[in-house]
Amino acid sequence: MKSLGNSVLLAASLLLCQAIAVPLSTQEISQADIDSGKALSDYSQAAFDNAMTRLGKSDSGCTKDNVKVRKEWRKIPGEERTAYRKAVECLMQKPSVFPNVEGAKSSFDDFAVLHVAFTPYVHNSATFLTFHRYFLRTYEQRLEDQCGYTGTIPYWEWGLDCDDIDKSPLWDGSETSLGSNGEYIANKPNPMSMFGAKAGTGGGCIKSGPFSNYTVNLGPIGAAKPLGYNPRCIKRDLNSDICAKWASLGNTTLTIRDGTDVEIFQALLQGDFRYKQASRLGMAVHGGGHFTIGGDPGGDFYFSPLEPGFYLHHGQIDRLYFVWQNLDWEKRQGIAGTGTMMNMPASRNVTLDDTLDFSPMNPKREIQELIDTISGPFCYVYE
Ligand SMILES: *[C@@H]1O[C@H](CO)[C@@H](O)[C@H](O)[C@H]1NC(C)=O
Ligand SMILES: *[C@@H]1O[C@H](CO)[C@@H](O)[C@H](O)[C@H]1NC(C)=O
Ligand SMILES: *[C@@H]1O[C@H](CO)[C@@H](O)[C@H](O)[C@H]1NC(C)=O
Ligand SMILES: [Cu+2]
Repeated sequence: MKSLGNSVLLAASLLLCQAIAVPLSTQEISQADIDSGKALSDYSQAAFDNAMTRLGKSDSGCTKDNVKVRKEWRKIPGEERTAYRKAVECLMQKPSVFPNVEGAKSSFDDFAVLHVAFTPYVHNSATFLTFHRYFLRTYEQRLEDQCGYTGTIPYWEWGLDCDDIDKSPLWDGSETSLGSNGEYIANKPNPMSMFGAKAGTGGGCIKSGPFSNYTVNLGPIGAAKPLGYNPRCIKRDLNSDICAKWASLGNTTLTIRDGTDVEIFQALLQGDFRYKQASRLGMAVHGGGHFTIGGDPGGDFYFSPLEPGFYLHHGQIDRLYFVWQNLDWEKRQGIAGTGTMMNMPASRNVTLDDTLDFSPMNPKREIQELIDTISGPFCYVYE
């Protein structure tokens, strides 16, 4: 009788376990865990585990043995951060593939040419997430192919730095950073005050460390000839206030939690004011990360890829997409929206067999090839 009782109990507890194994994406999370970043770490870990489980079952060339892992900047050892920065400096010395673009002097500059051409179609549209995913991989491939880089592109968890952005290991001006803030400029224009943001703590040329001697070749979008040769320093205007109000750990966590489908998720990421859930978010995490860096070209909607930090900021955006997708993979492989920014001018819905043509930098791809980071042209996960 006793053993029967035990097995009944065991069966009941197994059932109970199954009953409470609801996906993390639909579980309640506490305010304390939202604010501290614990919930975000839990999401991240669950997504990583789910992606690795899918990898084990995949029959593509991407396997558990060859998958690349993209990591947060401060989790990468110093010498590997330096190797990444040196690979970027190398790309800045390689030739451009756009001989007819006067201002494009290097392989690095090519990414601005590509981004400028696509800008009106790939922001607040159906292709925001997949375009930037393919864009980052194209950059990573050039670092590998042209500069022998063997690591992965890092990402930047903004929320870890909002208390004091100048102390960020990404921006502290050390050898293992991407250079410092810009020189402090008083009484500069503050376009972000329309969102209620304080002014940044820089505004001038990078003061010290990596990229402080770098010359930007093309842009800005307001120049007489944006694609002409317009040499100047990189200016930065780091802004802890913007970070804390729009790109905190809590802001980032809720973007994932409240993204019930891809249409809402991408609206929350970008603060797309056509959606009531997103319109109260102001610049949201995408704008928040961009304008935590700010400056020129970092704060330029078209030319921001000329700021070396762009790729870590968008690495974080792509990581959030990866996390969100892998928390409920079966339901999160779709796209939503049209082919123009804010649907202006009005255009048709984009479909998975529409293409993004990156030639001559990378082959044209159907959007459905760009949905999963562990198949098609991709083989990476985020840790
Ligand atoms: C920038 O150039 C100056 C003058 O040539 C030099 O002293 C300095 O070390 C350079 N800084 C970096 C980070 O390369
Ligand atoms: C972002 O997070 C901060 C800190 O948790 C919070 O005060 C702020 O209201 C959030 N911003 C938005 C737009 O929800
Ligand atoms: C376009 O997509 C939206 C949802 O994102 C849908 O409501 C609408 O019916 C679609 N339009 C067409 C013409 O298929
Ligand atoms: Cu962009």
